[in-house]
Amino acid sequence: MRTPPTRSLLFVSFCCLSLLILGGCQSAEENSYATATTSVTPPGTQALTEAPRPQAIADMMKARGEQDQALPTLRIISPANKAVVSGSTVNLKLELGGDLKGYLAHKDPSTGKGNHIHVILDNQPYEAYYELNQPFEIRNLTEGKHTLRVFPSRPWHESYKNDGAFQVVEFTVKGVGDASKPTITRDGQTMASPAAPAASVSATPAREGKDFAPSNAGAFDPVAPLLSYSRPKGEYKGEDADPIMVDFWLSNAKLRSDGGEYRVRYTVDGSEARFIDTWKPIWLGGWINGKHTVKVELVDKDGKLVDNGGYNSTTREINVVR
Ligand SMILES: [Cu+2]
Repeated sequence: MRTPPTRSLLFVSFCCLSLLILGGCQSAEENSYATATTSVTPPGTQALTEAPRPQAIADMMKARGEQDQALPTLRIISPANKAVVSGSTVNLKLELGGDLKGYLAHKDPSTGKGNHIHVILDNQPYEAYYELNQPFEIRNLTEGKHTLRVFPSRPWHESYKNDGAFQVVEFTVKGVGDASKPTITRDGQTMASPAAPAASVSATPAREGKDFAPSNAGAFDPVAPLLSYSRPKGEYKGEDADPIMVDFWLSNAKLRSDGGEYRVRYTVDGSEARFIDTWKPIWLGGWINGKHTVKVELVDKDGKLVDNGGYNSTTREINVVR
């Protein structure tokens, strides 16, 4: 059978078109590959470098007298270790002691700053607790096991690292159910609100505290090596964003340069990991605007993660806004 000439022409045209398309695709792939290899260092790439303690903080330290040589200790009065509590709110009560050298937790109303305690529920970001003469309400607790970690901090969020500064308790919450919700009558009127009685809300100032996100304790061993992530956290603006402090609390472990074998590994935005071998804060400069992830981990001498209920590898998102 003979193919009519017009059909042959169409067929040849189709082949040419196919080759063109294929060729086009091929070169597009090569282009994208080339783009990928040449864009390893696009403009605005972050190159973080360790920076000295900022002068503004050095000045604050001078103005504080001996406070930075203080050896503050904390005791968790409530909840008691291994306590079983009912309801979704727990009152945290602390006793501050030790060689304080003028250290006291208090927020200066004019600056909104001051010494404070870092309070960590499970492995959530810490919350600041300023006025220890009244309890800190840990609100919105879910049923089950929880851990609370506390340690004293300076106005710029650098923790005190002396013996006795860090405390941890485990407790269990039961009977959350409806106890956290107001009792509603059949016609929809609120009869009582156990969490915040309407009559006392206006009479008493709001307690320090926090509605925490739902979480539970990890399978945690309080006498095993433990890294408690503290900083960075939240949003950093202006000069607070450069440099930014990385700070943590270390229990039951010594780092390599402190006579031990452990290392703290940190990773920013999933880039190459770096190590901290002395237990002290570091300041990192060179952040670009936007959201960043900071991962801080406790590893052994072989670089293997030392697990402790999931607490020894923590990733937080921070936001840099200049
Ligand atoms: Cu703080």
